[in-house]
Amino acid sequence: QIHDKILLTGAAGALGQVLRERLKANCKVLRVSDLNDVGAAADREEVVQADLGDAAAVDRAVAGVNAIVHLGGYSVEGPFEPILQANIVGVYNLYEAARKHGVRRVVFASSNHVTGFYRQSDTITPAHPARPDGLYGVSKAFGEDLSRFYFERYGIETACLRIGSSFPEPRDRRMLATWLSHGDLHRLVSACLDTPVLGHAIIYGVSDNAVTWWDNSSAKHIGYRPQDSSDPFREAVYARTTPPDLSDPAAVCQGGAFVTAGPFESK
Ligand code: NAI
Ligand code: 15L
Repeated sequence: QIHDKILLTGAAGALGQVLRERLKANCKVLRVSDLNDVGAAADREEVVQADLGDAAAVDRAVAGVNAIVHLGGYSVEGPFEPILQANIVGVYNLYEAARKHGVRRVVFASSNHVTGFYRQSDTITPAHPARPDGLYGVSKAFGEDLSRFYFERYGIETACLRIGSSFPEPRDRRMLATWLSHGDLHRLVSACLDTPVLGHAIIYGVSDNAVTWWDNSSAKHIGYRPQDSSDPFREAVYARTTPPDLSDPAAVCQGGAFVTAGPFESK
């Protein structure tokens, strides 16, 4: 399906650069936005620089688009203030602008760190209670709840993608379970943009890995069919990494190193 105009936030980031290329196939015009410089507008692109913490700037970025792919934000565990501005105030500014401008659908980059304190021996679904593994995970849980409110109250549909680890290749043993290939990331975002009825859905963003901790069967209506798997990388990952230390929560919990990160505050 070809959409008229899609806004991609976080376009200067790692996944933003990946989707900037690929999402042009999904729309007539792709509007790219970030706090950082995203370079000049290419063919069929528009550039609107915006700090997510700045409501007026976010309003300008959202005006006139049909759908939003929201990747912008503070993307790791860290101090509260920048997380607050980018992920909490920022996601509020985004939904307020979407409401005012009549945008009907958002694909929101949430994170597996919303449920990072579940054990790697657990299999969980999006219906399990959140167990955020840090302030970053809490901020993504806020975004999920806020999007639920805008769906119930205003009918704005959102897919909350609890992305696992989206990198060119799985980097360690944990990522054999959490890996989302860039191709599958684009397939997942496309499915969320195109499905006739999205509603408010939470889905783990993960490839078809043999080992998985996440059951996505409640989100089948989206029509996401992963085509990649971490399995071909398994042998090489095992060869270059050591077995997990089972007394370390970072090795036992789904969130990995995030569960022991911080605190980052000075007092
Ligand atoms: P990234 O850190 O490379 O990109 C995030 C982008 O957001 C950056 O270009 C940054 O400039 C922008 N940004 C930060 N604060 C901003 C603000 N106040 N206003 C406007 N823009 C701001 O992160 P990456 O890896 O590309 O991830 C994209 C999204 O997906 C993030 O929201 C991240 O939390 C989420 N995610 C990514 C995963 C991954 O495996 N890469 C896993 C789970 C979630
Ligand atoms: C995330 O939420 C981060 O944005 C990303 O950089 C990875 O660390 C990923 O989770 C992960 O859990 O591997």
